[in-house]
Amino acid sequence: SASETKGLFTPKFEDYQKVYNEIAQRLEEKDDYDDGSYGPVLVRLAWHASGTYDKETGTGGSNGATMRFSPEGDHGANAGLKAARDFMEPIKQKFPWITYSDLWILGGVAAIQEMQGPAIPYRPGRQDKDMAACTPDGRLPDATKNQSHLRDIFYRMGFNDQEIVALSGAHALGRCHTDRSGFSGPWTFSPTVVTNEYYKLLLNEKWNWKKWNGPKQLEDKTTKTLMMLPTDMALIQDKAFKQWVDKYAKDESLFFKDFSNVIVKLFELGVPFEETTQQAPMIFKPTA
Ligand code: DDH
Repeated sequence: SASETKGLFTPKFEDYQKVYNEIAQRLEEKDDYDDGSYGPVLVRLAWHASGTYDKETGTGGSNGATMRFSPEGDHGANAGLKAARDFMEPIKQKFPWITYSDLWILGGVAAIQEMQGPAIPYRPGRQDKDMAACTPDGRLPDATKNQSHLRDIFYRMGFNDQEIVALSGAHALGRCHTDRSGFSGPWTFSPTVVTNEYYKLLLNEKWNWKKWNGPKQLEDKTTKTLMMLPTDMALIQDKAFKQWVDKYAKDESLFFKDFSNVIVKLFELGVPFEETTQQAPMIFKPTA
């Protein structure tokens, strides 16, 4: 049972809020990274931990934190996520009762909320697994591909078209790094704040192929400082996707509501919550 594996200590809401606060404090202190925040890379860690899920076999997903091990940690899609895992490590040392699997997802939740995003309800209960549970390479999306690849990847996890578009709004955050994915640059002018700017820019900017030696990506005509991946453009090339891009560009509160719902679903894929944790999800208090 949970109480046996964690010894005599059964953590409560207040204990998880303490972990949240520690993550938030570290985010605030370590502001010399990238665009001034580890927030985006923490969100990407939580997403890549979860996005390996396969609904047919029930394998992958955030329950296991198998990215700690080779081969999964060395998969091309996970390049650069060591920065996020290293950021979380001292927090794991300070609160040894929390599993890596629960901690990485709590990191994603805290990062989204601290970057002014919507409340993300959280349920603990993930157990770490050993390296035998590492997922095969190729389960995460390949940015060079089109809408049929997006559907292959996200339908495998159990998402629909609306959910694919809502999840993709996470690209309001962060940037591409040439030494990680090979792509370069941020999607928006405010890469450390959760907004619906990704959808607005997709629709309202003119996007041209970037002329460079790197992988095929697009740049905005106006400033040539922003980027889109081929998979981002697929969301406006495909009619079924584009109707949701239109909706989220017009209505940030609709995006926040749908993003919160779909990220909770992502973070809980394949997690077998115990009877005792079927309590009301936790909503952490942001520090700001
Ligand atoms: Fe993403 N993403 N992502 N992404 N992603 C990259 C960065 C970030 C794709 C490719 C890339 C989601 C979906 C997709 C974040 C969150 C999410 C990078 C750049 C690539 C490439 C990595 C680097 O060079 O450091 C593709 C393809 C898809 C897709 O096909 C849909 C989703 C669903 C999420 C999510 O969080 C729900 C975040 C955040 C970043 C910024 C990371 C950083 O370090 O900054």
